[in-house]
Amino acid sequence: MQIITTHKNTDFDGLASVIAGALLYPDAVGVIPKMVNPNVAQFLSTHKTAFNIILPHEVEHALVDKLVIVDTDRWQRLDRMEKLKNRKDIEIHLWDHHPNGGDIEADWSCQENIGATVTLLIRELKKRKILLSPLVSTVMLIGLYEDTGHLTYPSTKAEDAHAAAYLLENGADLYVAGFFLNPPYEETQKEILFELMKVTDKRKINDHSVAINIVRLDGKVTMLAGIVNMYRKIINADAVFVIFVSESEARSTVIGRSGIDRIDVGVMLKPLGGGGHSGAGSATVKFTDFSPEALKKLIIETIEKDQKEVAKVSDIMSFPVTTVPPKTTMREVHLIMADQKIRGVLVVEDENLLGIIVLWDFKKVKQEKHWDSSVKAFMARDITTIAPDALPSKAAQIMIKSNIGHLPVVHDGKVIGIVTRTDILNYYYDLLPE
Ligand SMILES: [Mn+2]
Repeated sequence: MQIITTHKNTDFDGLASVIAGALLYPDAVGVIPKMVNPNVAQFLSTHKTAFNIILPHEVEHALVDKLVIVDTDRWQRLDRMEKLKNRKDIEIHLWDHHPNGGDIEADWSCQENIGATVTLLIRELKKRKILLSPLVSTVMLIGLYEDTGHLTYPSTKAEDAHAAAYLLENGADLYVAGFFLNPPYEETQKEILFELMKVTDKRKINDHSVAINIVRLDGKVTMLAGIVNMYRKIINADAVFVIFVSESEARSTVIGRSGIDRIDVGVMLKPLGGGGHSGAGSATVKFTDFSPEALKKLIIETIEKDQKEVAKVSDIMSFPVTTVPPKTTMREVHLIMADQKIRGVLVVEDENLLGIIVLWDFKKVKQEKHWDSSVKAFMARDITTIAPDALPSKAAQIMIKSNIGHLPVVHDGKVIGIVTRTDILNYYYDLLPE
């Protein structure tokens, strides 16, 4: 009996290497440890029957004459293989991508520093021109991507990328791969998630809930993006930015996730040399460019600046408003306007808005005696008002459409301020980059 097995807490590279091994050793049966990673368990629950694999307790150790070990070189990491350890009559083959001096003494081995073990097996499958089905190609691609961080880890070699291309040529399905590559939460990832929850810094920036955290990492942690995604969902924020700090590499990686159009992560992180799209992005920033704390400040400022468009009328209106009672004369009102350098005055009685008088209305004063008439006779009574929580763009629209320069801001029937053309212009010009 020939068996192929891999390490406990099997990851996709381990599983894919066992499956690839079964193609290279057609007489062998794959043995998958009882304990596998959550995403591998999920995959096996639906795909197990597609492969010739068994569990360790099903192995008849006495009958084993050839053992192929993939993705580890230590006995201790194998599941229920102790009985085979000291047998001299067993031929052992070893495939692994971390040559770090394990205790398995193989009769033949292929151990190289490369992104994933499966890459080594793909090399051989390719050489022997062994046909790969789309399903097998997909599993191998998942293993390859998982161990190389989608070909981004520094351990990735050009051959890993070539191997990925070969699997895609053979029909590897990126939709399936994407599904299984998403959140497998391991201990370290859970710890980071809990850490984020503990120190969560959720704040309101204008109308949006945003969390910006700084987390210090020791060692390599995979699936950070998945953690940030989950974190945003748990705290129910519109957007989150997590700055992962690696002291040893003197750099931070900021990962952003946004669920709203107003905060475009890709656009925000681009000036930092990062990339992404509106909903997701990341950037790696050296300490020499921005310390983690400076980075946090920069992100907050960027959101504040980009968010100006969601300012409300109440943020840009002028107040207090100059008001006069209806019996005030035109002469008095004219003096008040000149004195305060304003172009409009509201006519109010008992807090009720009766009308508005603007500079333009003084052109209607043709006779000297009219200067002593009350403002009531000249004011405009048909007044358009706006609510304090309306958008400045709404105020601008009304002004243009109705050709008016003053919009009283009314809340609960009371005038609380006024928006003028000048307020609108100041607001929009402030938005333009300098
Ligand atoms: Mn591996």
